[in-house]
Amino acid sequence: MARIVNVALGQLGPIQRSDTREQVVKRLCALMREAHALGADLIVYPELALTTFFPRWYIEDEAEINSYFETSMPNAATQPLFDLARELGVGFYLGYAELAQEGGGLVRYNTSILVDKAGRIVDKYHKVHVPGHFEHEPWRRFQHLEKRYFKPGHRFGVVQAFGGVFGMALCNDRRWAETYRVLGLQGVEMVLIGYNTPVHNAPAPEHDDLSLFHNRLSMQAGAYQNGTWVAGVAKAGVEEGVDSIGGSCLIAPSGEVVAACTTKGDEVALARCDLDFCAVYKKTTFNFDLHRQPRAYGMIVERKGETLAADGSPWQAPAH
Ligand code: CDV
Repeated sequence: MARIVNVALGQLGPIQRSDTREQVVKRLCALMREAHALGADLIVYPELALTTFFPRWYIEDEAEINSYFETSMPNAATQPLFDLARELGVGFYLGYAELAQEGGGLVRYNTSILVDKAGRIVDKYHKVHVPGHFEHEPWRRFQHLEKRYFKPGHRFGVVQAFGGVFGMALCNDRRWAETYRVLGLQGVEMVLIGYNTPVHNAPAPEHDDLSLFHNRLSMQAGAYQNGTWVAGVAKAGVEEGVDSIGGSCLIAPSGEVVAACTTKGDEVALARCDLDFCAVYKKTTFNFDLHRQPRAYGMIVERKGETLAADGSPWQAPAH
């Protein structure tokens, strides 16, 4: 029997600073109801989907920073979403800022969870590629202080859910080949990715016009090269004066986009995803067992950055 999962993209428009979690959860519930009416098994929401994208501000007051974080999940504000998931039998992926108790202290993570159709959390992920900067940089039009506010996670894992092998990532992770390959090596069949991507990239403004192209380029390559479905979902539009891309889309293991949002507001798009379609790629062009050559890839884990010889020439492998 085919393994079909109807996956809905639950794109959000902007969340302003004054919007409460209760207001946002109402919007998430409305998207879930719409997805359910379209036959969804699962709805994918964006990164940091409960509040405005607060890393755009340099905040010194610890209590104010913590006000953007969740100390438990579900909690009073998000419980209605979990209840609705159980009532409708629709699972969800949700990104949020997490204040976790760890080793007797508190740690801040950029987190996502996967919730099954019974409303149970079946997996949790901490964003690995945390972008941006640590200190206030007044030359920027707006800050991107994720490195200041979030500790990076340290693993990409998969979970058996919805009849297949599911993995999670968050925003900047989608630009890195390593994200998909590490999930691919664990047999991933569906990668869920929420994101907040400002159109303006302060360190490289010449990329601004390419932001939607890079969004698709990364996720389509990741899907094809690992024979997996990829669902990427934006928090889009103008939030506190900062414009973020939309471009939420669902990509097949062929690399083709099979569903996409067309607005920059709250919107649902859905596709019927056959998880068995992954095997068409995993057993042929990207049959890892047959074709990968890990002995040639050691540098990927041995090195963090590019290394040139002292004279600037490319590094030469020592003769064996
Ligand atoms: N939230 C993000 O991770 N945003 C980054 C920005 C900083 C470029 C992204 O990769 O989309």
